[in-house]
Amino acid sequence: EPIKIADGAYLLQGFVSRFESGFDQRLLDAIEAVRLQAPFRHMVTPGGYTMSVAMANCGRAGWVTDRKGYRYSEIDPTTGLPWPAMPEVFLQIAQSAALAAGYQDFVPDACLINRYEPGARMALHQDKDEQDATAPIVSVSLGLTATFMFGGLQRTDKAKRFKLEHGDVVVWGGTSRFNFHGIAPLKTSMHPLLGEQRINLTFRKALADS
Ligand code: MD5
Ligand code: FE
Repeated sequence: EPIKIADGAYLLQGFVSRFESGFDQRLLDAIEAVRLQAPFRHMVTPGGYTMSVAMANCGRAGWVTDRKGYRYSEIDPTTGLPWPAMPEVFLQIAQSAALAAGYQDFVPDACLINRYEPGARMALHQDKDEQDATAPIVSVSLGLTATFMFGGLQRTDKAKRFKLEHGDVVVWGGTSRFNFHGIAPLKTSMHPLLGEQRINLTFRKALADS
């Protein structure tokens, strides 16, 4: 039962565990394989701040930031190599969640893997670096519960807060795709599978031609 949270945006609570028993562990195994080829790193914003969230990518394109700006790159700047391929289990969960929210034929070409340790946060921002604005964005939460801040189309719109727990999936489509959003500083706690961290997988269609 998807919960509609905004125009085109749906929260699928416990979607990962309802999809298939033990699928969370299969996603974690795939994350371990990706990070061997594309290690988590703390990237620097154009303004010169080092992000508290550690990031890696898989798929054809990966989201990167440095002093020059935000962009999608087909090469991992840390290794100089293409990003690791998108694991099949990633594609499966992203496509079935998109379908459950009413988006057919979602073929992501990018998966950003965000790792939050206690205190890590993501300031209010919009996702505007993707070339295909018609495709939804699918986000899979694993590990510690986070407080998600969901604002409006203007930075000054008051943000609603809700919890994202292990196995929750959110599908962002329609106009909600461009709402301001962020993650409040992660509270210290312990998750049985992930320990003291939260990992978020964000699936996108970043490139126009793929
Ligand atoms: C996270 N990541 O929990 C979130 C999940 C990011 C990011 O925000 O940019 O890496 S994705 C949440 C999201 C995506 C697209 C639109 C909206 C939220 N929204 O309209 O609220 O690490
Ligand atoms: Fe975002």
